[in-house]
Amino acid sequence: MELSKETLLAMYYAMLRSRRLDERAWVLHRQGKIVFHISGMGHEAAQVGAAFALKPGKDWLVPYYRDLALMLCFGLTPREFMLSLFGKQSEASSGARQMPSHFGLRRANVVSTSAPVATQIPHAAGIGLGMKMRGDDAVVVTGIGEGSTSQGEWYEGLNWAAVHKLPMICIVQNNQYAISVPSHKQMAIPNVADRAAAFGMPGAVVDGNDVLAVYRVMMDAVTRARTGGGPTLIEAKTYRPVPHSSDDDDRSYRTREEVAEWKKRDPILLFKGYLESKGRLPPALNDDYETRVLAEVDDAQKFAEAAPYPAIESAFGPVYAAEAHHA
Ligand SMILES: Cc1ncc(C[n+]2csc(CCOP(=O)(O)OP(=O)(O)O)c2C)c(N)n1
Ligand SMILES: [Mg+2]
Repeated sequence: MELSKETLLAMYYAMLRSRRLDERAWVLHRQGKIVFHISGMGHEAAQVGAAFALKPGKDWLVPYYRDLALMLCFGLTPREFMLSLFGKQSEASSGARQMPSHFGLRRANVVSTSAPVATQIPHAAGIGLGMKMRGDDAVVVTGIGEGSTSQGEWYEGLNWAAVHKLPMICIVQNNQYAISVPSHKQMAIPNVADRAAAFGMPGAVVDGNDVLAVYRVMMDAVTRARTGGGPTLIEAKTYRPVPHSSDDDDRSYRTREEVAEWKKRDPILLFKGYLESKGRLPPALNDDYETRVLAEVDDAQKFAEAAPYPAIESAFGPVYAAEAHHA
C-alpha cells in the first residue's frame, strides 16, 4: 500500500488548504466581518487520512461541524465555504439557512448536518441500510466528537449498524474536550473505541495527528465495509488547538502550557517534517503551495464578500409550505 509521491503531496496540500481557509475564518471573525466560526484546526490529519481512503462521488458522508478538510476533499470549494461564513445566497448546504460549518452538499452525497450532536449517527446507519438493501458497494462515513458519544443516538446508530452489518464507518475525532469538559469527565474508560466490542464491531484507536496512520486504519475499514464485513469504529486521538468556537474562551478551562505542548504535535507540522525527511517537499515547493493556497483563500473571500445575501422574502421558502407565508 505504498502511496505515490503525488498522492502524498496531494494529502499535504489538502491539509494546508483546510488550515489556511480556517485561519482566514478566524481573522474574518475577529475583524467583525462574519458572526461565527467553528474550526477544524488540528483535525486535518484525521480527516484527510480518512478522505483519501474513500471515493468521493460514490461514497456518502454524514459529517460534523469540524469536518472542513473532509468536505474540501469531497469537493466543497473554498468559495462555497466562504459563502457559508458570510451567510450568502448561493451557499451550498441550504442557501445560508444553516449555521456556518453545518455542512451539506447534495452533489457530493454529503447529508446536511443537524445541530444537535450525534443525530448524524442514526442518519448514517439509515443510509448504510439503504446501500445494503440496494447491493451497492459504497460506504457511508460519519464524523463525531468524543463528547458526543455520550448521546443516546450514538449507541442506537452504532448498534443498528453492527446488527445489520452495514457498510458504515464512524470516525470519532477525540480532541480531548467537549467545549470545556475534558474527556475523563465524559467517560470512565480511556478509549471510545473500546466500546466497539460491546456493539459487535471492530474498533481501532489511531494517532489522529498522523495522516498516514489514519489512512491505513481507514483503508482496512473501507475494505471491510465494501466487502460485506460490516461497520468499524475508529477513534482518532487529536487536539483542538483553538477555542471550541468563535464564542468560546478556552483560557477558562485549560492552561496555555497544555495547548503549547500539543501544538508541537500539530498534524501539518508532523507531515511536513516527514515529507521533508524523505526529500519530497523542497522549500521551493512548499512556498509554491503556500502561494497557491493564499490565492485560493483570497479569491474565495473576495467572491463571498461580493455575493448577494438571500432575498428576505425567501426566508420561509424551504421551511414552510407556500400557504403558510401570509400573516
Ligand atoms: C444534543 C446537544 N447537546 C449540546 C449541544 C451543544 N454542543 C455543541 S458542540 C458540543 C460539544 C461537543 O464536543 P465533542 O463531541 O467532543 O466535539 P468537539 O466539538 O470537541 O469536536 C456541545 C455540548 C448540541 N449541539 N447538541
Ligand atoms: Mg471533543
